[in-house]
Amino acid sequence: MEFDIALNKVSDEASAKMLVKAEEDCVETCFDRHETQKTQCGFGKSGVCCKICHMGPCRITPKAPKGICGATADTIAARNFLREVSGGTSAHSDHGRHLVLKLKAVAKGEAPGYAIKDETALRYAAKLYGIDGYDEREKNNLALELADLFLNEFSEQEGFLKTLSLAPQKRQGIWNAKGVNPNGIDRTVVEAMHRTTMGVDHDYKNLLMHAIRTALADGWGGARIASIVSDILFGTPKPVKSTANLGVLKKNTVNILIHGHEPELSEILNVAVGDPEVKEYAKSAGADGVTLAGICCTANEILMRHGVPIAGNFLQQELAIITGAVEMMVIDVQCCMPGLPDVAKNYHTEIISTTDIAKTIGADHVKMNEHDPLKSAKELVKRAIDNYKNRTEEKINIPSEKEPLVAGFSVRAIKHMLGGKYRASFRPLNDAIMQNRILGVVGIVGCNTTKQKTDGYSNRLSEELIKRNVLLLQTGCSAIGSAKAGMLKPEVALEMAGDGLREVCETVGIPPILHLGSCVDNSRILEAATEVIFEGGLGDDFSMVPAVGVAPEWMSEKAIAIGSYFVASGINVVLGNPLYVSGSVHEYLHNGAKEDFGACFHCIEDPIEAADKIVEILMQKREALGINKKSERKLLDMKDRRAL
Ligand code: XCC
Ligand code: SF4
Repeated sequence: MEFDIALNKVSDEASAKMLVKAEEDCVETCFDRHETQKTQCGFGKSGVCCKICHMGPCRITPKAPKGICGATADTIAARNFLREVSGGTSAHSDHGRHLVLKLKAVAKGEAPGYAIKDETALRYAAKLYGIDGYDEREKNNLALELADLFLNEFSEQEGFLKTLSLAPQKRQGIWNAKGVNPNGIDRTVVEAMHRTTMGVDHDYKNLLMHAIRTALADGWGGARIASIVSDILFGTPKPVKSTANLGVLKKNTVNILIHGHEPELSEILNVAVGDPEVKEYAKSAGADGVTLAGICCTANEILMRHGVPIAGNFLQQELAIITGAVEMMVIDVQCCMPGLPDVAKNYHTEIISTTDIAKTIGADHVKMNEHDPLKSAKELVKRAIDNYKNRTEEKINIPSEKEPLVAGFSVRAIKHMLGGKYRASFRPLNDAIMQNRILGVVGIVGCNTTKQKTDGYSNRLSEELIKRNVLLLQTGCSAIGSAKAGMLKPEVALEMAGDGLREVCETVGIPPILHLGSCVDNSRILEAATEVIFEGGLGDDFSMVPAVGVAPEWMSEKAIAIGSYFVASGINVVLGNPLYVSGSVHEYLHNGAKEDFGACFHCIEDPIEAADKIVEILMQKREALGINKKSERKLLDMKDRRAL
């Protein structure tokens, strides 16, 4: 493949170089398989293929408007949509559950190698959930009660999720009125599977209400709990410097990549890599040490807490191996392609799976020793070091591209930066929005997909929005896209930002694009929006705040769950590629939901059109709040000031 042609598929040069190299090395990647899968099923795309029972598969056409059982297109599309939301919710929530179980084990002294790193986060969470003695009890005793409370969030059969109470009152009232409060997370997902099995729930609207309920069990349940517990166990992120893109891999070090989503293992691997004995071992193998770098959201987790560099986002997982310089890729759960071992066998790279619920054919499965995880981690690192000698010199080509970045903006960190350590508050942000220096806040989240040029839409939209004075909160692979484009370097983003946004950012010392973390950390975006509401002046519900969510290049069911809980929370969501729905289901999600929840989905496949739409939504919200007039005056003042 020519370099120029590769650059039509990916935005960064490092990835384009690796696409060229893939062809030279005769290695097949997802970009090739995208071509072989090109004629995608039209029934699947409109959500009207059903194989829920074995009288089918049934596909809806004008000539065959009903399945064998009599199911209509609306029933089938709604059932499929609910199952997608359930998949996404399960992924975030199971991740959350694993962390809660770890917290419980730590509290009971049964998890060597782990500890409560952030007692402030623990006490703050206990306070939020109304646990008595949150400020004075012994920390392990408190953590045990919190862990049990969280476990009950999964198993609650009759009551509703306690985490919902972290939302503003008015929104809770809307959920109550619509009857969409979820019971326990597990119960909600089991019910989703029940409802969608043959011959149960056939009313598309009733199914969609359960999709909303299930998504709320994600954003105001499993995902939120995952972020809270990660902070308690591993520390609440603070701004940290690092670098991103394939150039973080080094020619003369042993390179280990961690890929997936759950931070437990990568935290321990990070400790193992720093161990003097391991460093010595690497030296004796002729290497200048060990480089640990991340892919996807595991990368975001250890970037935020330890500044570990990012090798790439979702569509770079194979490309990283194609550098020929990766000794080992350790995968945990989610977004790890089953095709990785096929790429790896062309090089010396070992793929190691580590979680019993996630095995891959061709990967070596290593079970971590629960009683001594650091020992297991050190053994893994040493195994990678042993593999260093197996490199094939001629096959190594590490692109030089890497960009500096600043990440790690937890809500606590943002609050401190905005208000100062002793009067931490969102006030300066609210004021800046009210004065129209900042037009509004937009969360940009989600993946890459071979359907779109990697990072192309996401980066173009980010650039356009900061230019138009919109403050961006980013997570997941889209945040990594910005990092690779240099836009998480404060100076670069400030240069691109509009006057108002730049002035505010310079004054309070935050960059125009804030990296908030991984996929589960989308709950941090809701947390930030909640802070804005509590601070006052911008309405008492999410639907009033000038805020929008965007998933520009999404591909995962998780993104559908995220989009749905944003909409259910009253925040409009722009998607860069379409949901697989049609008919009444499409109509409800892209319009009808507005009436019930004050927001809906908008699918816009062009980034500039998306920016226009987002600004239009932000302006409508500002108009309704009555903050537009005042702001024009302020902007003039600013210009006058500058002219002086
Ligand atoms: Fe996966 Fe989280 Fe999507 Fe990236 S962004 S491709 S889900 S790693 Ni969440
Ligand atoms: Fe066909 Fe109905 Fe069975 Fe679906 S549930 S496969 S529509 S018969």
